[in-house]
Amino acid sequence: MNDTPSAGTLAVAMVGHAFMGAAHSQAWRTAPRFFDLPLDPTMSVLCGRDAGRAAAAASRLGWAESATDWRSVITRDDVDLVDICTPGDSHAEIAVAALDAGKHVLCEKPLANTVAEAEQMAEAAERARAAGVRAMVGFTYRRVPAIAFARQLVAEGRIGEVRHVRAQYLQDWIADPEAPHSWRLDKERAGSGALGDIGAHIVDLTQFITQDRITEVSGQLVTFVKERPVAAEHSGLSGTAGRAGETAPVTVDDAAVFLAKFTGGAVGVFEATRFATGRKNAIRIEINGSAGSLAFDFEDMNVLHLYDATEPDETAGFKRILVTESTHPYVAAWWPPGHGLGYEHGFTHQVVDLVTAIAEGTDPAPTFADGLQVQRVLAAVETSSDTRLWQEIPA
Ligand code: SOE
Repeated sequence: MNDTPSAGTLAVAMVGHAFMGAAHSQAWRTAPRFFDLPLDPTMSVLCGRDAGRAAAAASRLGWAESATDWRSVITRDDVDLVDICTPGDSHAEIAVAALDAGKHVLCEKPLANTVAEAEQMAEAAERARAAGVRAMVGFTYRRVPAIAFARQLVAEGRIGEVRHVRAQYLQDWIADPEAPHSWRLDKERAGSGALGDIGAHIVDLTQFITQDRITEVSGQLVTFVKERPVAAEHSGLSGTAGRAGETAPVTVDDAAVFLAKFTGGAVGVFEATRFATGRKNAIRIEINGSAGSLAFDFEDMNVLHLYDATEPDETAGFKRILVTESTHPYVAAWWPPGHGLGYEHGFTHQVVDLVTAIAEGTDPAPTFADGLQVQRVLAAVETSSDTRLWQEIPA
């Protein structure tokens, strides 16, 4: 059991050090410098499979030491929290072992590669909770100020009853058929393609903003490019050419589209793709309610558009709100109005909320139970695509 980190510190071990590992590292480094945290996170150990690469990453990203065996790291007495930044195929094993060892866990999204794994993880989190151990899944975009503000406005009734939810997550990093293969294109490692990698975000975000749940879906998955060149090296989302002529099969979806019904009666249209040429990281959400609408695009992430349908017709129109005031969620800790935040700030806010919840003995949201529910939505979309039938999401 590990409910009280010693002397006001929270010793963190991170597993994985690629794109997400770098994003999480900057968050652990930055959060205590900009926010007054109730516990002081220490970046104790970074774990990676290759000793040389792990050591280099630890020194570059600010970790005190590196290791290669996550199993021995998660049982160390001087580790309080395990941050999982590996591909989905190892989430369940690491998270369950860490929780059973009494360590708090932050796990990258999607929670797992299958519903069965996500169920095991949610059960482990529930067991650990009784001992004051906390688990959170990293749907980081919840912590973009404009998104958190959108949720506030919906909760205050500013757009009335929610009727339409329109959500897209558009990228184009593999639109070129010569873009190299990577673990994100391998079902064994990633669970699914655009659906789980980016579709999971818009499932979480729309449910977060509306505080409602998806109950039924009808979907279609498609793989446009079925074979890709093998990469010699990978960094971020791009790779360098491997041996000439060597290819590997793409075993996941390139794009996922689906219709959804929400418990509150709203209808949803979702689209997740890595083939939207020209769209780099466009998370576009529009919500239409009985008294107004909200619209957001991550490519203009400091802005939220609000339409107030109660205003007179002559002056009504979408208002462009710059979400950079100190009264907006998370903003007070940063820059003066108009100076704006970026992609990395969501990860920093995630650390702030997680550390605060641990110190206060409350559940950090989204919990593993929330992650499991998203996983069920993803699985239902897949089944619907296979069967060509609407699928209900088990409660
Ligand atoms: C790749 O599509 C990716 O890195 C996702 O895995 C992340 O969750 C998203 O934040 C950015 O794009």
